[in-house]
Amino acid sequence: MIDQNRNQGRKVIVIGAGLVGTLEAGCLARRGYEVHLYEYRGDIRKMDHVPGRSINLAMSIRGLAGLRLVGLEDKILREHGIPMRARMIHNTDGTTRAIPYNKDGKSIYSVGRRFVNEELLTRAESFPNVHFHFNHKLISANLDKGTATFLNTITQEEVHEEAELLIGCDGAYSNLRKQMMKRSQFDYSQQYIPHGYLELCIPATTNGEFAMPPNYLHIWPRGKFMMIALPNQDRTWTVSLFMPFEIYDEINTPELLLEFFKANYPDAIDMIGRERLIRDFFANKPFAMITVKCSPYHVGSTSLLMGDAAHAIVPFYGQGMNCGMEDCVVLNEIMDQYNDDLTQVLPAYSKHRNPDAEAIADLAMYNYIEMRDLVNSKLFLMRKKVDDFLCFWFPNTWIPLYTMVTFSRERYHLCISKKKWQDEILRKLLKVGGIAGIGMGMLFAKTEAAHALSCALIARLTNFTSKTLALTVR
Ligand code: FAD
Ligand code: EGU
Repeated sequence: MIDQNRNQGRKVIVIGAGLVGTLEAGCLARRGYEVHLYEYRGDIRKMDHVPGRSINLAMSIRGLAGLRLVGLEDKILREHGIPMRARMIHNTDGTTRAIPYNKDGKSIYSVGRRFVNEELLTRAESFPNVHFHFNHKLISANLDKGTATFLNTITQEEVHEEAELLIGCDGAYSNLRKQMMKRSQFDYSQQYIPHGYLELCIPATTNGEFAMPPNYLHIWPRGKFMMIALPNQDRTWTVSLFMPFEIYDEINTPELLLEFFKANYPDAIDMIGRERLIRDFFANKPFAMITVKCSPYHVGSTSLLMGDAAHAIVPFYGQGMNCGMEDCVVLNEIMDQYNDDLTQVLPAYSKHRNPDAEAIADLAMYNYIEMRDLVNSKLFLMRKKVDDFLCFWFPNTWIPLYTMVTFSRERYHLCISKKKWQDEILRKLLKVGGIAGIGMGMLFAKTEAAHALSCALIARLTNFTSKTLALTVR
């Protein structure tokens, strides 16, 4: 158990009351720190309309592990989470096909960004040692001294603050990171992708039902463009259209838009409704997506970056928030390990977390490129069958990549090395030649006998690797 008195009076400034900043404020409050949370916007709990992006998100085990730290895991799942058991692929001809996420029936959850953020704010507020400062924008900081200057956006006054530690949770365009970039020995890279995203809405049907089966993440893969839909609690769907900016520019009349949808997403037109589609498409500008990598995440014992501020990633793995919330879990563990000695905690955290954040950034970018292959859902299904098959026989060793990423807390960089190792084995297997090919072919045969035979075949063929496999079982 944590001794709440231990860090009493130690002041920390958290910048940004988004998904990660509010969670981190709660985590630090539990450890006894005096937390001051500064946020550019007002209190979203008191706003009618919250401007910003992505109305709902896919939450999985890493995000849930973060929420558990402040006792919110169950509440958010129970009150705000819609389980998604499988992806539902929509073909151009209107047919669909469901592909389960997990053989044990585990789900990911669609959660509303605003719900989660509000619950986290309320949880943070419940600690007497958390203090909110809304409508305060970070404009500069002295990272060594732990001083920060905020602009009060209501009074236009500048406020100078000082703390033992500044934590930047101020998102992908972080101002605290901008301060770090002025320093020597700070590595930074950013990359925009040619795609932008635009959010549309599928309303509830006239009898108040979901227009599509709710417990799925719906995907319309179309190569250069793709659409994805997550369910909301009010039985609407938030649809994100991903498409190169140039194509948005080309679609500049309602006629062209309907033509484009008729060709690519015919089944979505009626669900969204022609008028609504035209209105929403032309009312909004597409948003850009960026990858940001930097290193280290800290300066001395006085400043730290977390969440998107430290590692913005493209959304094609549904892991940005999950990774940011896992940051809080990792920092919490390292604080335990070093007894809250920040001179040791911050460097250890940077060193531990950087390879994992960069790994998920790469994986997400890889998915962005590979999502074109989802078009060829046959290929996707084939690799999935091979993976499922090997996972059945070697459940502790052969875990498909997306399962490691989405349903385990395996360090992201190890997900990559394990996947490379799997690919190596598959390559060797295929090299064994035609026999393996036959075995693989039989995997897809429908009869029990063929299945049993192919299982035996593969088991024999993999015998030479099973020693290697046995070695890696933990
Ligand atoms: P943010 O949520 O951006 O919060 C930053 C906060 O800092 C904001 O409140 C902002 O107002 C404040 N701020 C900014 N500048 C200042 C300043 N100068 N001073 C004071 N305050 C400031 N992740 C998932 O896990 N699953 C998904 O399904 C998923 N889908 C996504 C879909 C899209 C289209 C996009 C773009 C992202 C998606 N993500 C998803 C990623 C997720 O949105 C982010 O990773 C997550 O919001 C990061 O949280 P954060 O708290 O670090 O940053
Ligand atoms: C994109 C935008 C499906 C929310 C990758 C899958 C995503 C999400 C996938 C967005 C895809 C792509 C996976 C999850 C998830 C899939 C995953 C992508 C949530 C490999 C709100 N992706 N996303 N992979 O498997 O592992 O369903 O905006 F289209 S959740 Cl690109 Cl598991």
